[in-house]
Amino acid sequence: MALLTPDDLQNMTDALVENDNLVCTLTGLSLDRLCADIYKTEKKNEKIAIIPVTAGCGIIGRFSESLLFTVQHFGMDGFITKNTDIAGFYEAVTSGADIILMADDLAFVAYNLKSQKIAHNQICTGRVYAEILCRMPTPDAAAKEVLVIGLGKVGTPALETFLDYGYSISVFDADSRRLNEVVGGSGYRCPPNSSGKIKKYDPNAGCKFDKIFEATPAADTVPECCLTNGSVLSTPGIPCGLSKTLQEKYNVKIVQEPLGIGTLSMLYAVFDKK
Ligand code: NAI
Ligand code: 2YC
Ligand code: MG
Repeated sequence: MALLTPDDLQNMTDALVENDNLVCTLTGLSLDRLCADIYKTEKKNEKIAIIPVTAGCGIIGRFSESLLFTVQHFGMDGFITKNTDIAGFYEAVTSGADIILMADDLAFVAYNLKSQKIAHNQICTGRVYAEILCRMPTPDAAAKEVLVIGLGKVGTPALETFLDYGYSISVFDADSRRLNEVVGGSGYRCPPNSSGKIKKYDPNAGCKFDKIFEATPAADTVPECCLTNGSVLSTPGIPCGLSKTLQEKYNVKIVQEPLGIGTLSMLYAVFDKK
């Protein structure tokens, strides 16, 4: 999996605040109210422990601090354990933590010690970035169309979210095996009697998209031919899949932030139901 770098997290605090404002403008909901509505849960003064983990490539500079900023920015009680790994887990539990955030190179999870609910970053990230597009006002029913670029561990939960909302989805992935699997109707959760439809994106068909989702580790994955003035790109992908030039030329609004939005989605996924 593509690992974050300290550089990716350098402007994370500004990005989280700016994206919170942008999402509010696009959907009428702040990020925490959006997440509360997605999962029908609410925070209740939970104590959140962030445990640095040394496994694999080890601790990533700014990672734990970025999680703490996210927790505190949205008014929650959090702390970073002094100890790492198992000693950190012991410290978290004996300090009365209700929820634990911890990540190795393969998984970043939120775990609710009381309810035993667990959430996975890639699933929650795909869900929340897709929900942002789904909750934007749609001029008319016909406009429930979206372009999804990247059908991996983040893009697949996003695809499933769009299907849940009945979207017609044009999909692309550089991995033709994965692309054909999805277009062929497998490799994802298809909601019962889904009215959503999936088709392979054809850059020569001249289709323009008001709503675009991207989750790849590559740059320049969003082609000019799919853009219209004012398109909204919702992308957890790092680096950004749209060039600055095209963003300015088409006045594209971009929801993109390296860690906090996905983390907030994880926390609301493990909070108790309202
Ligand atoms: P993944 O490896 O499971 O999926 C990536 C998909 O993109 C693959 O199917 C791959 O074939 C496709 N792809 C790669 N290059 C492409 C290209 N040039 N054009 C089209 N498709 C291409 O990775 P995952 O876990 O889904 O993560 C995707 C991105 O999201 C990564 O950059 C990761 O760092 C980022 N991420 C960001 C988070 C956030 O909160 N902002 C949270 C989790 C992941
Ligand atoms: O600092 C630490 O505790 C490290 N063990 C954290 C490792 C995180 C590795 N995962 C990632 O960089 C990506 C992020 C985009 C979020 C999910 N996976
Ligand atoms: Mg994020």
